[in-house]
Amino acid sequence: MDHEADAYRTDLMTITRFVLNEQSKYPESRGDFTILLSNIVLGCKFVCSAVNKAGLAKLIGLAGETNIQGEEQKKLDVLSNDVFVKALVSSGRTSVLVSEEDEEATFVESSKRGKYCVVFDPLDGSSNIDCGVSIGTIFGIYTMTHNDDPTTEDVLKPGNEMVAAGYCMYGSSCMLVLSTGTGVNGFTLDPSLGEFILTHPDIKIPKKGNIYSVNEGNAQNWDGPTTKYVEKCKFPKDGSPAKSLRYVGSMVADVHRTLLYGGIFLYPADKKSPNGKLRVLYEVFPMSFLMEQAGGQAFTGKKRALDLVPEKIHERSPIFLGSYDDVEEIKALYAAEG
Ligand code: FDP
Repeated sequence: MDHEADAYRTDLMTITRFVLNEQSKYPESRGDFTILLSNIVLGCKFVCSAVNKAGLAKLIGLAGETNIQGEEQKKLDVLSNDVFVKALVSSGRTSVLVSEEDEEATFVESSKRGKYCVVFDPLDGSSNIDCGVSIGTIFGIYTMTHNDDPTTEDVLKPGNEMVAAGYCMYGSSCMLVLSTGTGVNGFTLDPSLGEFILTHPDIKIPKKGNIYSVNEGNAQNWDGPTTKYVEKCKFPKDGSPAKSLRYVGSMVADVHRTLLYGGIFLYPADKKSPNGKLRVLYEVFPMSFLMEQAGGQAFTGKKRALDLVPEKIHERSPIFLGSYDDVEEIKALYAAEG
């Protein structure tokens, strides 16, 4: 019997145990982050379960329609948002919440306030919900730096001030990828245990990849460097093989694949959307944070993505992120343009 392998299989590193281990490295820590994270994990488990049932619920007329009591059923993205907001507020560890679903930030009432601010997209990739393709939740976490009443200024900060970021992908398995600023770790939900188990320790993105990921339907409106870069992916002149194209159209799925297999994900600016499409606070920043922590890069076309300072909570930015060398190439094309 292979006792070592057996021991490995029976020593389950749950996400809570993992974060508690991390916390024990900081004697001053009072467990606030662990409590916050366990509420994020709860939200992810809820959304995972709802997403798994979505097709069935639609079949029996439960989603987005009127139920038997004549009540309007909530759409999956609205439902997911409600669950996250309530879990985060009740954690007692947050002061400001910014959600993709809510136009205004939520300021937590003083009796329930805590030291964290959470920016999140509860259900990203909404166009993929109805056809059962992978979608996800993205989140980033800041700390409050004062004890006064919270304002949006507490989250209008560069991404490099985030203390943690992650996403949960609802795909063929449910996977939560997290960074607290010391590398990236991936946890897979074991549905029979209801626990996220560490399955992908210390994820590092390959230095260079052979996949590019972009919505090529926008090509006629791209700027010069993006056009040149994609042309180079398809028709390399240096003897290297052409890259493969993969595009799910859910940021979480496209970034997850990029993180594990390497390559580049692009959502550039174009003539119709000069600031690109993706939102700085809860799409660009968390994914850029994870990429850098995994050894990759994230660039806006002008600067390091994490150095952006957003002025509005729903601001957008172009983004190029992925393997170090691939992002270097796009940076060089923008630099050459001057
Ligand atoms: P969606 O519109 O389906 O919600 O920002 C949202 C997002 O999806 C990302 O998840 C995804 O990467 C991108 O938009 C896809 O945009 P395009 O349809 O323009 O390619």
